Amino acid sequence: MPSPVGVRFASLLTVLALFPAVAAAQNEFKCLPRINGVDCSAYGTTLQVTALRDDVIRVRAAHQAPLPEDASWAVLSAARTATVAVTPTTTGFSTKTLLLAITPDLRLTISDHLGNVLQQDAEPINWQGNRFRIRKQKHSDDHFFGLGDKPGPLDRAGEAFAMWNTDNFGWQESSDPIYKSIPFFINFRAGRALGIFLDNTWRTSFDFGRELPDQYSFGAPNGPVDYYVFYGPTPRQVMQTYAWLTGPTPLPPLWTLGFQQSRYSYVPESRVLDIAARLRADHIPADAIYLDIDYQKVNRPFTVDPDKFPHFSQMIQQLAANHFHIVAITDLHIANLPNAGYAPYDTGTAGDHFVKNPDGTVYTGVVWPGPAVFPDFTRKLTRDWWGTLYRQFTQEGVAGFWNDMNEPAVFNVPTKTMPDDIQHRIDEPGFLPSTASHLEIHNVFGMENSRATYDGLLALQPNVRPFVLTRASYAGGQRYAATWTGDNSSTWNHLRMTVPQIVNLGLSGFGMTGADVGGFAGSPPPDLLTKWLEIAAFQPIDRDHAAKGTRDHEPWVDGPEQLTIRRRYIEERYRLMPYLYTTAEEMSRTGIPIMRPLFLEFPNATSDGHPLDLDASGEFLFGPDLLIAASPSPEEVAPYEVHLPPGIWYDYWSGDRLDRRTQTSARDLEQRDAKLATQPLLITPTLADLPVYVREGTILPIAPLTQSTEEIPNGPLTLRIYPGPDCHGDLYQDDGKSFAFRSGSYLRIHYSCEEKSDGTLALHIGAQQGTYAPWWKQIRIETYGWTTHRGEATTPTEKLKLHSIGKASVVTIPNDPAGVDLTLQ
Ligand code: MIG
Repeated sequence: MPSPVGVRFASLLTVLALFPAVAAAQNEFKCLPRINGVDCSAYGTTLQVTALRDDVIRVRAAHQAPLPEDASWAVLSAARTATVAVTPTTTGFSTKTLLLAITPDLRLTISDHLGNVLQQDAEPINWQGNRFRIRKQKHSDDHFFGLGDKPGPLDRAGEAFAMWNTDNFGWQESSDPIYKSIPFFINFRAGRALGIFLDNTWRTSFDFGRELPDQYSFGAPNGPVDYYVFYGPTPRQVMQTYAWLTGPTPLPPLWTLGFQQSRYSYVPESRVLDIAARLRADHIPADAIYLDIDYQKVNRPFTVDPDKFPHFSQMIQQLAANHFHIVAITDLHIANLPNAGYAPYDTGTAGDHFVKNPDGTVYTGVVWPGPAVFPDFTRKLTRDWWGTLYRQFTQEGVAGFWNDMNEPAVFNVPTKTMPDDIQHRIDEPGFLPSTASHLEIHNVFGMENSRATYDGLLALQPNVRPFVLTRASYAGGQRYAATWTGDNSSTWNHLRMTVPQIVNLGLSGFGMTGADVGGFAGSPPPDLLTKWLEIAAFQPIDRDHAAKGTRDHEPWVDGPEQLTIRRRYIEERYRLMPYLYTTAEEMSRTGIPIMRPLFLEFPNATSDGHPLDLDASGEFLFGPDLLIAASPSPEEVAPYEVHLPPGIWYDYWSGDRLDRRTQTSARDLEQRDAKLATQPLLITPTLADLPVYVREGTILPIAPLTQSTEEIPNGPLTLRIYPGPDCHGDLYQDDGKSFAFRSGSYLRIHYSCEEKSDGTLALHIGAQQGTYAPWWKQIRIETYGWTTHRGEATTPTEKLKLHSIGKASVVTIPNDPAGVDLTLQ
């Protein structure tokens, strides 16, 4: 009896026989089975298609050559070596989830078992020497998301992009490339999502129907054809699989979710202390202050200018006592300073750690310190050395580090970076030792810089979660660093762009992301800064930053009226910290970003399957339950439509239940529901208002206001309950800084609620899991959109009075680690 492998081999030979013309010697189509896929060749192309999982296909190919080394900066080796047995078919193979068919000219078709074609090559791989291009069929209802920090609309359809990390000061909607290269995108069509990740570090390019309306394509001038195709069908599943491939964003230190105040640059040290004092005096909650390059001596990384900062470590201690964390910039360009007692240069030279020219001399380029040398971050030894440079700063209590300029940026040259022929040494577990040109390494250089920083900090302080902020990165860089969108501008279009840009970065694996609040280049008018501080309170990183020479940007600069509005939003972020941190923890396990497009949670929100976000620019989800509906034209107070996903929504600020069903006179109830699911609200918020909605079925954990995340909240934990189907909520807490959560020192609670047919509301507070003790002794329960009849809350042991306060029914109960079941009636 033939083995399954033998059957497959025979079936492919049968296919071959059907195409006799193809069988001419050189172009012969041959396929050899593998347990987990197939190895084929035709027309000089070698093709290997394997299944890593039932829903994850990997495609590797080479022309007139064997497949290149199987190594990756992005994909975790556990994922890359994962394998699942496949079942042969007449044209290829199938897994439990997918069907793969190969034509004799090596075009691939991937379908699901319902017969939906998910991806189909429009042409065989096109080769021109080392250059390749892969073309897939594109449908008019295909939408594309991800691809990192590329500016422009959320949906990439109709656009084309190149990947080449670039210090692009003053970038605009049409600028490309900018700082990051994340060659991963989601193809969304008719409610179904497919992930495609091209793991090639060269200058890859992507076209989503700009060249030809019925094709999307990707390619590179060199490097491997090595891409992964993975099926949802839900976008959530695609994100989880991308995190399985490249790693999730780790759980951030809690303080990094607080408000961060930055400027280029706060000097001297008295100014830093003044900023901190003013934040506290004005009761603007805040957790971090940044030191930009001018704290250093002549812009030399890992120095402190003693004239401007005579008491550097005392300053840090003083700030720490006031619950402020310092984030210091540490650029990668090391001043080229022989015999000057500059340790980073001396030790780096002694260890042969700097990148070289083709002739073997050390490359120098001019950046902030003047002539500089560049660590060879693709060597593990060099990364280990780089990590040691942080010893002094960590001992002094600097809490976070900022890796800027790591595209790498070089001044005074038209390319803004190193020459193409610079030699990088790859000396790395998982790679064969080799020398690679800058063309190959450029796009991973910044990621490896942030990796060196992250790993170095871990080595110095094994029980402290590092915080690294990087400007450049590559796919998988979320494992090492948070990021921001670089040098944006203090203009209204840049405020608008924060939404598609941060959402797409989140869909590209980078869940901890912010845009400079107020804009970097230029001086924001007061209303712009206010609107920006409003929206940033609901974005993953909330960091106010400004370029040199611009007007001051801090929340207080435009007088008490503006400050009152701005502070209200920052305060709300702090009240929502339990929810935000819980969302961050979910991200660290699943890869689902903090800031989400609507289609991620509601892929079937429209009748024709297009992403609801296309109707709702300015809208996004902050965590699973809050929908922020910023104006698409924030520069004016003008009416705009809010498109809410199906179901009932509540106004976050007022607690009102937006029962859109009462606003219509349609006859048939079912018809009416379907119609109203897509009927937009028309709203006209003023300067002080940013609309926020809560989805029905939410239980939202809220803390008493604090002035920093280090301050222990004083008062009960509040659970805001918004009844509806599948009503639930979660809470995660830990010490916010260490890895003790890995050994059980965390707190996890699950909540659920159900509206009974007799009008009572059953609330279940789950037992506390984990050993971390909560800060609250009481739980305040607030229900919205539900009417009490008896004004009573009963537990198995007690009967309590339910108070009506505003629109809520409220009761406060003691915290019980074992959990409790309540009936509200
Ligand atoms: O050439 O360190 O994007 O945030 O303030 C400018 C100074 C260098 C660029 C960063 C910006 C930072 C600035 N840096």
